[in-house]
Amino acid sequence: MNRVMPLCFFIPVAFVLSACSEPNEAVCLNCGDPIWSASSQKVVMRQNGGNALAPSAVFDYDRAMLSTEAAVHLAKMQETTLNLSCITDGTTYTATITDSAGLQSVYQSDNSACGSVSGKHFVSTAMMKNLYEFFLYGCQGKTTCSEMTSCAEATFYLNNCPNTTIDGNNDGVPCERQWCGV
Ligand SMILES: [Ca+2]
Repeated sequence: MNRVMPLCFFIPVAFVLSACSEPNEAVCLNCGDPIWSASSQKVVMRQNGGNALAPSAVFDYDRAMLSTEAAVHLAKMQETTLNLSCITDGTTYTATITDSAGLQSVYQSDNSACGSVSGKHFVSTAMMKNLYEFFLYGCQGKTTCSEMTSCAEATFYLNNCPNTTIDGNNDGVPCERQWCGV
């Protein structure tokens, strides 16, 4: 294992309480095989269960249709075999990748490791969620809060897209007045 990172760093907020009960636990998130290679041609992504994001959707992209940002993110994704969990009431993600020979590989977010996990492939839930958001929101050049449609979209833009002007007070929370106020 080349990289050992604190587990909590990668866990979505919704799972922090359960996942961070052992703060010294480490996880190897980027030590497995990459899920996207030169021969990969197509990715189909599904969100299942939960309602943390927009209504469930399916995104289907050929290699040539991927945005630059999504392609870069996809190329960084690798399998993980550690700290698999089963959060059946949370949002889970599935990415099916087809290679140039037509063979399909199915990858699931690591919070969906319920029942037998032998023969299955898992990727960190945070990376799967982020890829899903690249498909859902993209980086379409939006820079202001009036262009956003939700707190989730504004948060995605703040964390992933360039030239945004949506966090004037620089506290890491975008669009407090329009979308992310408490
Ligand atoms: Ca702010």
